[in-house]
Amino acid sequence: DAATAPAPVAAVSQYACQRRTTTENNNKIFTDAFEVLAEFYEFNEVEGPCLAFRRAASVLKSLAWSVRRLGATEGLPCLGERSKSVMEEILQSGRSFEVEKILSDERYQTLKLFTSVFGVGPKTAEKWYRRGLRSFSDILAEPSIHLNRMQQSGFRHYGDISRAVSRAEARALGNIIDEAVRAITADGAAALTGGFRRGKEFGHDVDFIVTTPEVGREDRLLTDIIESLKQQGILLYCDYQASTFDQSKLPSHKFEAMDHFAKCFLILRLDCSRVDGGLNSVEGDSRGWRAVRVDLVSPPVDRYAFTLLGWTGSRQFERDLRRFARSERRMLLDNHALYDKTKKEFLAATTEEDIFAHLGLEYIEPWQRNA
Ligand code: DCP
Ligand code: MG
Repeated sequence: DAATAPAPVAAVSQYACQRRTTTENNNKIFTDAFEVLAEFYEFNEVEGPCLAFRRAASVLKSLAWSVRRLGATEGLPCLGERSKSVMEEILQSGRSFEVEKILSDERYQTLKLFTSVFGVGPKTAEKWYRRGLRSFSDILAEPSIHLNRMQQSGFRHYGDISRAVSRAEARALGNIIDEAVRAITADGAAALTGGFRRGKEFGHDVDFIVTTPEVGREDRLLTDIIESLKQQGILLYCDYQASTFDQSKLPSHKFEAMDHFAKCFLILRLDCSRVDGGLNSVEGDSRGWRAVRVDLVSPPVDRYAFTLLGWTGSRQFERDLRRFARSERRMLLDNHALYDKTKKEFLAATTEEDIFAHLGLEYIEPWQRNA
């Protein structure tokens, strides 16, 4: 009987770019478990289950309600048998045996510890693990291990950069980058991107896009900013990568491939006096400063919208945007461009809204992209 039938609930899309996901997670007990499982498979280079658990976590994050019984998940995409059995166990006993086993596993714990160092990826962590190393002191005491410059800085500033960056600290860094840009060129600009643009309260680093309206001047802008930070005495580490961008190339199929714009991975010294309410650190406040990870990317201005969309994240949101473009629209999207394979042409965009429109997607605000 139509009059008493419940209102139909809008179907949840299998694509994160068709869901609105704020920072409020109503299903953290499940998504935390899925993320441990995903990372376990990532460490073991087993892609299928890793992606499956990431997708399952992402779907649950988008829900405005908490799952209280398994029956309520009926009709939700991306929740397979394994995800459901983990959820069932958590619903019944508050914990998952499988997740607890991973968390107490020596290999998982060690790889987790080693990859928490700036400059140490899963490959290096694995290599050190296989050599029998289990702690930072093991690594630092091993004469045959050569740490590269990035890893040396990672260990030197470990205490500071493993501590979360607050929104107030991100704002202070925004002022520093903004001042540096404006001192170089009056028409330059710095825009906050990454997790803070999505409204997160804390981040592991602070990401900015810097631009100049003059196409071709962006590489120079970035090196000038680096010089300014050095002059100010706040540049603790800098890995600069010049642009290898080629505008005739089609967008990449591979998600994990870094974009080709000029960029730099920095560690900056942030003085307490620049931050409203002080630093997010205990020792930092008495020392008067802390070290913070900052990433800057500098695309040509006609690629600004693609870079902004690509660097705003979340990673899962980006993965699904690209997958949606490819599978549903026969288009290729990356941080540089959008290409229509049917029309065999690039689609230009000056704003993120343009890109969503080209893809035939409803616009999703940055704070709704916490997939
Ligand atoms: N990104 C990318 N390609 C990479 C790395 C990142 O396109 N190889 C994009 C997607 C990320 C964004 O850049 O969402 C910022 O990367 P971060 O690792 O800084 O992630 P977040 O800012 O989202 O989170 P965090 O709080 O950990 O910094
Ligand atoms: Mg970030």
